Amino acid sequence: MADIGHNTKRIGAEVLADMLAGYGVTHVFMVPAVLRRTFVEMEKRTTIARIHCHGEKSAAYMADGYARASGKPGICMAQVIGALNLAAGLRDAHLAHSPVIAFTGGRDPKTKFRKVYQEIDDVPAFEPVTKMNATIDDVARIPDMLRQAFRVATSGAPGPVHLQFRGNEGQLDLEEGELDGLVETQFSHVPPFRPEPEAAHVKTALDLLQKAERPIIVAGGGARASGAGRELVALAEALQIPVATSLNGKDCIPGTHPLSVGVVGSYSRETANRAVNRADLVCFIGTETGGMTTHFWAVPKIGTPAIQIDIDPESLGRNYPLAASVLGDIKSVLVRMLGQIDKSSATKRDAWIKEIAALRTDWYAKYKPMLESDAAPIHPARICHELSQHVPDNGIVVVDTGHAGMWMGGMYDLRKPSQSYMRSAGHLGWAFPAGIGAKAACPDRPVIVFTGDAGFWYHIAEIETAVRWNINSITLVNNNGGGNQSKRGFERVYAGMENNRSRELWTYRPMNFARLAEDMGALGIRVERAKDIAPALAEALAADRPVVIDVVTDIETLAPTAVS
Ligand SMILES: Cc1ncc(C[n+]2csc(CCOP(=O)(O)OP(=O)(O)O)c2C)c(N)n1
Ligand SMILES: [Mg+2]
Repeated sequence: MADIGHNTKRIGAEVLADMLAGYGVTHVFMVPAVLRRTFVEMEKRTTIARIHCHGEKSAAYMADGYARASGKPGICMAQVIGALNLAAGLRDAHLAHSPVIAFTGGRDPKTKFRKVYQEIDDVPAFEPVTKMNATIDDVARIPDMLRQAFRVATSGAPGPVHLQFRGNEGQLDLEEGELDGLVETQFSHVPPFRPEPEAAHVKTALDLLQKAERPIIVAGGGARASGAGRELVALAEALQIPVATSLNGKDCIPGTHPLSVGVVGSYSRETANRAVNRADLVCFIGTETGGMTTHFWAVPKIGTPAIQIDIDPESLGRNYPLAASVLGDIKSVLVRMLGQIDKSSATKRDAWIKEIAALRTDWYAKYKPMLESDAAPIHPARICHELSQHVPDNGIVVVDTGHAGMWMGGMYDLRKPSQSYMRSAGHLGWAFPAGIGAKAACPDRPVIVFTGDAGFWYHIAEIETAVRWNINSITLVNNNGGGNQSKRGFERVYAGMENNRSRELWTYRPMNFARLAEDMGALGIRVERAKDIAPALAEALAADRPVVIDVVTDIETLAPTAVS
């Protein structure tokens, strides 16, 4: 019989702990002190790990990595003074449609506006980075608001939720009430629903795809969230349609698949941009068609015939006029399409598929010298190439933004559908803590983070957290001693007038991150020769400890920029 709480008084902390466990939460990420009593109840009543870390932003990134790796909402928390640090960390989750639920302490009606220590009104800061931003002022509302938080975070296009609990440390959890502990397990993961599309819309879209001679699919994070990779590849194979992805959808199709052209847009692979710009019909599947994926709407050009499939009606047609649109869960739509395809239509695309194959061959030939470079300091493309070969079949790769996104987005290939890829939606420093969250969520899968040194510096203290909690992610640092993606931009504004001070805007002191990691209790491996990358990865994968692989790379080497 469901627990509806009648006639038994319990404190908020007990119900909150029980409900989180009921939703399948295994870890929460936080900086104390918030919901203190709830932590006691978690220890007494559940097996939830209370990951106490070194900053609220990294707590949010860990929760985000947890969510993206598992599809289950990630929980992060902060007391009132840390609330905006936490809000800052939700921004990447918001951009990436990741279901993160943030709890903060909040104001007490008895004392607000009296200059209470550390207090401001935090709620507005959560507004632009959440799907739902709410306060809980009465203990009786904890259960229904928590259910609403899980419902909102996971439904439709997923995204972050903020709940502020009354009291600077959320002391509302100490109060008593007749509290139901109902859990709707349907909302413990993405997607909770698979809305079916309208049959006529499926038919129109499929007819257009089958008529096209040079169609291409651009798949994004929505396809990933729907778990639609297998259906996507099946449709592509049956109709012989090449597939490009956004960075967020990169793991929808292995890069080694003959129909894969790679990541399209700004942080992209040349092959993908060329292929998309030669297409006579673009089929957007679960992508927002944002600036990054379309290289600011130059790939494809606006006006290229397009169709779009999405779970969010407001996304359909936002940036490209559509010849057809289908609203629904991506996997459900693709299953419907697969049920009525005309395979014979594939032959009219023979020439197009030959062209795609040539583009793929040309790319590998052009970049072979970089991918296989023996240079010292090491060429970052060689790191990507080694990862393409040596990430285990069940590996999760977590990638930072900037150059990390460019190198890995463009040059790394997944080999298997069972491999995962997650990337920062724009924040430098996201990947290292997100990797810790991913490993917490998926302890049986190897997690390999790729970050630059500037990205790694942000949350380097979390090495200690990973060691303390035995969360054994592997972090490979592309260590060139600077934020060298910024090099081009500063050269542009110095316009040939560089002097001996211009590099102080983007370079650092040399650092041995392997030694630093060792001092913090992790395994540190320093790599200075390209041929040592693979053995270092093998050692890291066998170590069963948090590992930092510090790869010394060339500060002058810049990633190729997008073609359009
Ligand atoms: C929060 C945030 N601040 C600033 C930036 C701008 N930014 C993008 S890449 C970059 C430097 C990256 O340096 P590093 O991680 O060392 O990689 P590298 O370019 O050296 O390969 C900066 C500052 C950003 N993306 N996010
Ligand atoms: Mg760097």
